[in-house]
Amino acid sequence: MKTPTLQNKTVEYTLEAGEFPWEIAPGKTIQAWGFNQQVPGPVIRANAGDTVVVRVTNALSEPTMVYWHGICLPATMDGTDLTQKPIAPGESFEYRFEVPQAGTFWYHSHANETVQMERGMYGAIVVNENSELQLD
Ligand SMILES: [Cu+2]
Repeated sequence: MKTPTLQNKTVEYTLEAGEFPWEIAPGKTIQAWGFNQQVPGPVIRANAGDTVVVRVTNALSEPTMVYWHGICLPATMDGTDLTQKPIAPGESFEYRFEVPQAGTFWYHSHANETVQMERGMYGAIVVNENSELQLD
């Protein structure tokens, strides 16, 4: 039986990179860096074929950018310093790309990443198939 294909859509998210207290154990709080005051950052969800728009604002004291690990996308949206000017403190950048394949991926900082990732600058992006499951 042919499964119906879902209409492609645009899904929009806003991420703010910032610093905030994170209680990693009872009574033990550290200063985390992350997206939207949480570690890991918000889960981004879409269906294959959708366009994902993520507006990233940098409230950190140093530049950042977001790399979409494992997703096939245009180089200009890749979020590395080979293809993008890092987002300076106080500035924003809008990532916009189609997600061609279903899968579970992650996004993470790709600026000063050994520091920024260790402090919490990452999250999941889950792309479902663009069809309804047909169940008995
Ligand atoms: Cu990566």
